[in-house]
Amino acid sequence: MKIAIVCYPTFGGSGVVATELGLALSRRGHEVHFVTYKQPVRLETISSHIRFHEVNVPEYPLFHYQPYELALSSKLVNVVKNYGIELLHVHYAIPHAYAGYMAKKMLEEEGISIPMVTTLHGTDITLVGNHPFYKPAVTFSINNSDVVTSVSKSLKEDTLKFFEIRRNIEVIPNFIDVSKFAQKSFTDCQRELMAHDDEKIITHVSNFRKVKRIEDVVKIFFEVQKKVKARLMMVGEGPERAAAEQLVRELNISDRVLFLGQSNEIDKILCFSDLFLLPSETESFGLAALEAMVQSVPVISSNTGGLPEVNINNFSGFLHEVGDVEGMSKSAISILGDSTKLTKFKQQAREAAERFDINQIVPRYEELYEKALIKA
Ligand code: GMT
Repeated sequence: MKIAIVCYPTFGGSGVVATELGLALSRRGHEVHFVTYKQPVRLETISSHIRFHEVNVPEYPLFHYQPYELALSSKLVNVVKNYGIELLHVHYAIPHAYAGYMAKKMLEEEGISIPMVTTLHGTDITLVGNHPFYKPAVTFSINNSDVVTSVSKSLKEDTLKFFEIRRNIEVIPNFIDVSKFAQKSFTDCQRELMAHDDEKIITHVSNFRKVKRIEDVVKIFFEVQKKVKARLMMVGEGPERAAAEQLVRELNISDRVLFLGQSNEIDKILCFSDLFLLPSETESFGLAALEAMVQSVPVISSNTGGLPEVNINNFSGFLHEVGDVEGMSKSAISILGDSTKLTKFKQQAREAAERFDINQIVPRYEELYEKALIKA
């Protein structure tokens, strides 16, 4: 099949999932064309089965806002025509589903019919999409997609609650390539560079936006390090970083907290981590938690959105209400302070992650594609 994938090329989860899906599809013999404004961060290889088409939006002084959707839909029309693309898969409704729909309509004028699959990822529904500024366009784009998927049951429920949806939404959870993470054996898992032998390593990875509640991460760590010798690795970049750094200074724990910035080497950091913290306000799935779990890192997270579908309470980690710093700290101490329990939770985290193996999830997308092509 020849598939065009539209996504955000940045470090965000939706872009990561879209890229990993495209790579997996190409390994399964499909020809995948990424259409984005920049090469996706995890797209390291371009081959005959993987192509990248950059969407350019030339600056024109008349425009206060440059018309990205127009450039994207025009690019899609050209890519579909030039490469014989059979199906569009857009990740994140805003503005990709909208631009994809316009491309479909333009192609119809030329006698080309192409199905569009839209995958909803989270903030396109929960935080941004249901704002009155965008809601009519998002509702329209979802209702006019040929197939709609959501990354968790919780996101499906939210979509049906916030929007007037007239079509079926298929839940296809995010996934991870379990085989890539054989038990911690690779040589570059250099724990000794980060912490002493008697220190536990706690990690948080995100885009440091408000929704991630990274001040809670710091507060939880502050409580934990009173009882267990530990270090905190803060991986990522975003608007809340400065406030978190200030809190670390005020709490006088700067020598135990490392702000590592954005990294392409999350795997290496998770490899030597003992615990992962994700106390988000909301999370449609929590891909970061799954990436930790597959590397046998238990997760302390909030009990919100799709997180309970990923992190199993008292098995792969613990779930607490949003903002319950005390509860999260106690659970963290209970795991880190007992080596037998820690070993057990590490094994269980890995076991829970195996439910989302790429080999079980990607064929579900292929099935949907086949059905959409038959209908088109
Ligand atoms: O919030 C982020 O981390 C980025 C955001 C995105 O759109 O890239 O992530 C969303 O999609 C991910 C992949 O499906 C999910 O794992 C995240 O839970 C979701 N974020 C939120 O719902 C806040």
